[in-house]
Amino acid sequence: MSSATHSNIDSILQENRKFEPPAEFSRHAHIKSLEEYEKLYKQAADDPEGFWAEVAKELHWFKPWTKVLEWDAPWAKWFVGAEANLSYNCLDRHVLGGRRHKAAFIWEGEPGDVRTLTYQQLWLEVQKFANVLLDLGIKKGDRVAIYMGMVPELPVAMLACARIGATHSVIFGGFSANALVDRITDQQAVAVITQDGSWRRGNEVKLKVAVDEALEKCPTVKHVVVYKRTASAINMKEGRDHWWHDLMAKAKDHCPAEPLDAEHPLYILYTSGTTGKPKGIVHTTGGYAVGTYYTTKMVFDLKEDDTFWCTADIGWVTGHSYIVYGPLQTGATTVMYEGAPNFPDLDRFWALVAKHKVTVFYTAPTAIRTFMKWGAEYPNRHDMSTLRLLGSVGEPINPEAWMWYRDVIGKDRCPIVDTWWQTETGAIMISPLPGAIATKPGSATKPLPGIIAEVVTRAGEKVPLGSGGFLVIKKPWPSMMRTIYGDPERYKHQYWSDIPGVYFTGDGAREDKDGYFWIMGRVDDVLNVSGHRLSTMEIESALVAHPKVAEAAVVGRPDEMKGQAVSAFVTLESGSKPSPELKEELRAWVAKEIGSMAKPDDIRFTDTLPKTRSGKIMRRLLRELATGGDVKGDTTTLEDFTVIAKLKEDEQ
Ligand code: 6R9
Repeated sequence: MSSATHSNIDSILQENRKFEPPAEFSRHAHIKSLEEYEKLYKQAADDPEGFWAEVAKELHWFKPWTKVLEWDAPWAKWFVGAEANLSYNCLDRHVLGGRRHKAAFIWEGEPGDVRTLTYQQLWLEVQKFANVLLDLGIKKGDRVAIYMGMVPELPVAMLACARIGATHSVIFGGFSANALVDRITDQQAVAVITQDGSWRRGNEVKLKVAVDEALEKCPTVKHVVVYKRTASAINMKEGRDHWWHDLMAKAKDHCPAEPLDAEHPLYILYTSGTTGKPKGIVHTTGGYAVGTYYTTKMVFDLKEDDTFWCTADIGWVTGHSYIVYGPLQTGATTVMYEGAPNFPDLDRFWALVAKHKVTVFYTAPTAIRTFMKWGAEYPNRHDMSTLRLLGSVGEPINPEAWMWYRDVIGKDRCPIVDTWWQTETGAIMISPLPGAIATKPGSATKPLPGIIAEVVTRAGEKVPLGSGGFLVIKKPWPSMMRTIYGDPERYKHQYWSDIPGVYFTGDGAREDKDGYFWIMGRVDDVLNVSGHRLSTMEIESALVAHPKVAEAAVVGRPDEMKGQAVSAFVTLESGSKPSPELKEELRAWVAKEIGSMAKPDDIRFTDTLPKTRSGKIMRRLLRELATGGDVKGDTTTLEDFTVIAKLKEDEQ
């Protein structure tokens, strides 16, 4: 168990408060009572294929399936033989079905510019951009990397790829040029869609500059399409780079959605695992459509006149599933915001909620803790009475933050859905259904219908209620990842082998006597820093790539604001001397290698790292040191007992 979440766990273990769904909320909700949820849950558990088939029928299929699931563990095929298109389900279905002039996106730029795209307008843009891709020679099955900020052209690019069957791979705009190289190379992308720059806290994030640097090492990329956002001076490479607006001006309006096999790869999204190499998580067309559609509708209880705002960046899975594919499939109006929560002032989010009359708001615990620190006066400046439901995602939420969210943002009126899921699961797995399930601060409550979750030992045996263990999913579900791009063995080994026969999430959890799940955080070497998923190994690889670094070990330590902070222990090459300047140099180096979210919060120089006799770094000891505690537990395998004493001295 990672010690990083111990402070959360301690408070969670003493949590007894319970909040029933407000009667008025339940009356109008899709699922209205605990009994209704339990009935549905049982029905789905008894006949999962029948259950998911019923959900799937609410979507459009060019060709029906012959079989709902083909399961040759751990290889799943959902909706076998069926053909569908996500872009069709997000757009054509609504344009043809009465939502033609409904707002799909209400977008606000950081400087305050606002654009609304109706379903019809978005549909036209997507068709045109699909033609742009086809005109560039991009074909079904090609991989297209998208490196953009939060502008409407980002979902347009994703949906255009989906429309022609190109597999998109969105790379978060905070990643560095080096991180881009790794991701583009791994998937052998043929094109990159980007923009000159993006606005963040009044500054420009220079995206095209990073693309230029990256592409010197990416020979597979033949085309770059550049959307003009900031109008700053950039280089355009003749023959390779094209302006978005030039190509769109020439593109034809009409591009029918390509019928795609249900298992056609929709996207690859890179996420951090337990090794230094990021994993390309592959999601496919049919199952992902069904999972994101169902969860958006049920968890956020979306109705025709809701305005939904998920504050995530589309560069992460939350944005893929709950800004783009889920809300658009349900025909919702979604708010999209370009910039920072503290620009120009600390009330920007609440100004947006009030201005666009947001009804359902979905954000991360790290943001909530930051808002708490800034103080209630900022939300209190605005009339946020349209809000009716609040959501949380990305990391365990401490009960204190949960209560603040409920009191200050939700004014004690709005239920909170604490949603547990992962890049790999594609869609929400454990969460309250807000009209049906009473909530407890800090608990993601119960698995959704169709999801069989359990807390088990390493050997796969269910632990007694109330005890901690490993969170696993026992049956396949439609939006599950299908593989790791280019590395099926790693998929099998990493997720389906540790605990026999089940999907291992990498999270620790506890189930209480009411069947509520309490997620306790990662049990592997994955860090969760401000909701960003980072790998200790990836940061270590970045550090040792520095010429002055001989060896590095990275661990997480609890941090009140960020959930976890990054602590690095570094040994230097002989001839290099520790200094505050070198610390700064190494922090900047990691930002350049990965992105600034991965910068170590503290760096300690040491002569040696504690290792087992087999040469493994003893991270548990380092975690305890990083946390400031005494080193407890078993140290008998330590190669050199004096190392710990030395590390402690170094600290003083
Ligand atoms: C959606 C997303 C996945 C990891 C996951 C877990 C943590 C996410 C959580 C949560 C407690 C929640 N996590 N939601 N922990 N409660 N409601 O965040 O995907 O970036 O892949 O991260 O995030 O540790 O394993 P991803």
